Amino acid sequence: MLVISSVQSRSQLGGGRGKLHELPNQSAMMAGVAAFSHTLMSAAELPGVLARAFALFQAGRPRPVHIEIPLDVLVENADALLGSEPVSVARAGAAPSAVKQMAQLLAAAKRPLILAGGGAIDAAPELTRLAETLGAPVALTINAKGMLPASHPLLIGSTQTLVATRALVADADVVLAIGTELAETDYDVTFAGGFEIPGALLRVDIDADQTVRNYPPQVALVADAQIAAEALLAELNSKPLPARNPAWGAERVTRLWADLAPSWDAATRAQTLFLTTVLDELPDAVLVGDSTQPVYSGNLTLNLDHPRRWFNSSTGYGTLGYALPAAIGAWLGRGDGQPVVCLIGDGGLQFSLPELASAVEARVPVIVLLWNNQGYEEIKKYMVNRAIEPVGVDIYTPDFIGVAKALGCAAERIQGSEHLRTALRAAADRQGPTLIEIDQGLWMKEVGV
Ligand SMILES: Cc1ncc(C[n+]2csc(CCOP(=O)(O)OP(=O)(O)O)c2C)c(N)n1
Ligand SMILES: [Mg+2]
Repeated sequence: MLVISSVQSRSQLGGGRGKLHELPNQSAMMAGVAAFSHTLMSAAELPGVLARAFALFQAGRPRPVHIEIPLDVLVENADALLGSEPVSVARAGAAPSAVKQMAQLLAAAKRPLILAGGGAIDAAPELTRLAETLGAPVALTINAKGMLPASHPLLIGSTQTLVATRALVADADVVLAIGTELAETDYDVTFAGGFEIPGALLRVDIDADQTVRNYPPQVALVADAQIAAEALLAELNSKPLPARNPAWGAERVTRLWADLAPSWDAATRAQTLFLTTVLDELPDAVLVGDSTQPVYSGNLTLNLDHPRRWFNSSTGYGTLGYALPAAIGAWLGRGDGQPVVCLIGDGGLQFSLPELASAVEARVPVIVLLWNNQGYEEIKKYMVNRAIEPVGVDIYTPDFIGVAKALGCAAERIQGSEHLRTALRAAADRQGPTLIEIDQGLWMKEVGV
């Protein structure tokens, strides 16, 4: 994302004179959440800064860039800059020595396993072939969901936090981690520690920093995931692979799912059914989630057939209210008219509720599924689990249907799963946004919890 803003005139930067919209240092503030932030001190600097931004977008770890233009530079004549072409930058290739070392370890492995993250989704076909060549089970982070189709016999899903999956990872003798931070929101969502990789760890990442964070590897390779996976495949295919125990791989994954499925609690099952009902009606939907109960459940239980269909803010920085503006952005960015669904709780929605009016204004037919449990349930659960008397979590919730309608958005409260299906179909046919409210208690009752 390229963010361009204005800022005080050059002579006033950091002046502290109380000018309109003044900040002590806007660029420093933005630099904290961007790859870099640049203050344009003359129009002539622009091609150079844009070249830096687009070099990063093409070949680096994706992150936003901020350019601020002082008010007096904003009015400079920039006609002379028209027509400058961006430089095309190739992504980092795979160093042959590291590829050889990795391929040797993978070929000799008796129980290889792959951990793939959002950084690897463009390498889906190559990684699928790599997994199949090795018979290696594949765990996906939340951002990588759909990289292997749901029915793939080697798919572990995104269950890395669970005891049975941890045992499988701990049993692997060689682990290839590709395009993943190996960070807690994917590997330890309960913050209990204990995700261990005792086998030889091989890491591939576009960002050198990320190849050594959290879990130091035996071999590290800075490379584009697709190029690296292709190079590993070519190296592995150049010699016959030694035979390995067929029980590892697909059989182990079958056993894992047999262990995991009965372990979901009733709420998780009911919320998963909610998500699968949505996907059954809207199979091509992109689901953009906030930090709400069905999203946490889906992070764990849901496997999808296509990548880039499941985004949410319950991982990483995890701020409430993200899902509605992000869903609007996803619909505009997707550009193919296919449905985008926003999954958000009654707490989260109150952080960005007026964005419904933005969707009305921009005629974005985002489908907002409001999961209403009249409070900050996620936080309440932590309090109850620690025997703390719940405080500040049973929040006031407004009449969302009334608010949505007042903002010009279609809205209805659903009475059950059949009603949800008809409401989704109607929403998908609309030109503008729809808010569909699901009462958690009602849903749980209907699906037998
Ligand atoms: C801006 C912000 N404030 C607080 C939190 C902490 N937090 C995480 S989940 C949550 C509860 C959210 O409630 P709701 O959206 O209703 O979802 P529920 O868990 O009830 O389904 C809170 C307060 C946060 N992630 N972001
Ligand atoms: Mg809630």
